[in-house]
Amino acid sequence: MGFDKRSLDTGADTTWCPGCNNYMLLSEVRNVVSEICEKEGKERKDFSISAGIGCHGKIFDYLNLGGVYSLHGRVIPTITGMKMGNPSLDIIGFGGDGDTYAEGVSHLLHASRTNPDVTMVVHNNRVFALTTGQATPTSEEGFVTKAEPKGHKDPALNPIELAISNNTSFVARIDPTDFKKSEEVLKKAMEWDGFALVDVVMPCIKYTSDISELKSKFYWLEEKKRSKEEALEKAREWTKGTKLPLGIFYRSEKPVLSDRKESLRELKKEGKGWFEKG
Ligand SMILES: Cc1ncc(C[n+]2csc(CCOP(=O)(O)OP(=O)(O)O)c2C)c(N)n1
Ligand SMILES: [Mg+2]
Repeated sequence: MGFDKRSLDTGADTTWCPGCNNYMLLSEVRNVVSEICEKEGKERKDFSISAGIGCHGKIFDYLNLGGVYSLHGRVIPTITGMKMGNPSLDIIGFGGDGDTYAEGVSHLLHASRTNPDVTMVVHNNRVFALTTGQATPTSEEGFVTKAEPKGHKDPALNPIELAISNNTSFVARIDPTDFKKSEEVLKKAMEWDGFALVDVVMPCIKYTSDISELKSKFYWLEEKKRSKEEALEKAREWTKGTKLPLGIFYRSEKPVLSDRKESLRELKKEGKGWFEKG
């Protein structure tokens, strides 16, 4: 008996704007989870999710998987803890660009370093959308908002460059309007052993207006192993603003957090560390 993809639908009314890119991403995640279940004989209970606070976070209400609705900026420590608590789960976190690259950016750096075996999907619409359109760290310089009518003055942060510089073990970017390619990358990220960051470029149809401009610059990277320097060079094409590569930038295998760390349960059993007598 095959996996019923419809079981991933909660049936909740959606409140995203009509035409929002989040619908496409939701559908892609459902397809990939269902493909993994089908292929590996997994079930809904083998997955667990978390999400931040923002438009992106609503995915938690529409994707019928168990998990923990997190705080704004705290998805990464939440999913790290979930994985440490139950390493057999496949864990996916959903964050916003505000969520992950502003308030939560310290967690991104540490996850890159410590390598929990989780997938972090960032709905990078380059704006704080739910709070009605302020600039985030990935907003372009000059971005005009009600809070900054003369235009945003700070240079944008390049999350792909940041993640590669910090040795994140899997770093990718997708354009969710390309279903086939996005699903391929999401699947590889979910199957990856280690911390996988997938930045999803999705212009916000209400507060940003660069959909066509971005699309003309997109191109998919050739799939191959890259050195850190080669990957960084590709990542920097965003900053130059001429070409915007999509796909997998960087993969580097390293030991995952739950294999490295002694669990408190083991220490207790062995009477070591905190549990040593005397
Ligand atoms: C700890 C905390 N800080 C700030 C907020 C306010 N807040 C709620 S949603 C939001 C914007 C979210 O932006 P982003 O993470 O980019 O998600 P989007 O709405 O764009 O999907 C902010 C700042 C909050 N709820 N909690
Ligand atoms: Mg946002």
